[in-house]
Amino acid sequence: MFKRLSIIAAGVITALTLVNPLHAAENWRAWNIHNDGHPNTAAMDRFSELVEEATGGEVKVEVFHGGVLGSQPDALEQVRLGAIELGNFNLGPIGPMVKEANLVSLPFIFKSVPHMFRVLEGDAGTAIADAMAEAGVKPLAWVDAGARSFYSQKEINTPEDVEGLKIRVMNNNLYTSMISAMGGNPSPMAFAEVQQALKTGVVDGAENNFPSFKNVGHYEVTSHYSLSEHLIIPECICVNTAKFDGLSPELQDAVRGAAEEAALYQRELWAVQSEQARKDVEAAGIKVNEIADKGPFQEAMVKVYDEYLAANPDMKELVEMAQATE
Ligand code: BDP
Repeated sequence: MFKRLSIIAAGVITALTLVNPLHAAENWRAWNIHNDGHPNTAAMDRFSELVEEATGGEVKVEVFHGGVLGSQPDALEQVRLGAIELGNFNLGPIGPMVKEANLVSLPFIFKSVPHMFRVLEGDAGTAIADAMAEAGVKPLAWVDAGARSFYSQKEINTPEDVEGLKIRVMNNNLYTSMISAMGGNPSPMAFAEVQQALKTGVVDGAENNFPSFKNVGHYEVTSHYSLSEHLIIPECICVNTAKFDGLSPELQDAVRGAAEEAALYQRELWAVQSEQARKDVEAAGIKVNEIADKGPFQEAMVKVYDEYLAANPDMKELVEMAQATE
């Protein structure tokens, strides 16, 4: 009896598979930490449209904005496990799980955003991408996140100005070392908690790019944004490796192509909207100060590099590759 039923069931399934060309449709969920008004939110929505178009609806991506699927470290873990398929991730929180990705979290490793992209397009970028894919979080395209600078109630011009300040950082030991090397007190914390922590004085300051500084209201609870530009951290549109590898080669190309196009769109939006975000926060009363000489900040980081490379000698090659990239 059971055997007969299962033979019938198998027959029905086979028939459905043959008749229904949509049997393989993939419905993917994507994590995004940002809200409306941030360039990455528009770019992820565009990515979702592009994927659907390019795959003829065989892969659909629903993007969940505002970090509703969890904090960044949690979402990364979920993508690794395949519980969430995709995300727009910052490489900072990827460092603790993929050693090679930590290259980008070394302060002042890149001379500029274009330099950062040149490094990512070279062998160092390939090494990072391969290691990420191996860990289950495969980058499909790189995204711009500008440079990160400090903000607080105090104007910062030298590392000494950071001394004694409690500064929120993302989850990565390199950032705690970076703040400690300036004599500050690092406080790793989820992005969603930072505004309240700044407001109540749980931390004295934080560091981020202009769009994020503006988008989640950090500018409402601080008064100075000091252009230290100590970190230039790229982001990715990243997918669970097994899910991606499970697609046909044609669908893989289509999804990758959509991510590349969405990333180009993001870079255009970023250029315009990060300028605008700066203007907006200045109009709201934020004092933005240039730092004439970043040398003392870079000198303070020598210790961070020395300790990091002593503990991770295998990262020397990637560091040298990045430094040798024109
Ligand atoms: C933003 C990044 C976001 C990070 C956030 C942070 O886009 O991925 O979570 O910074 O500081 O710039 O946590």
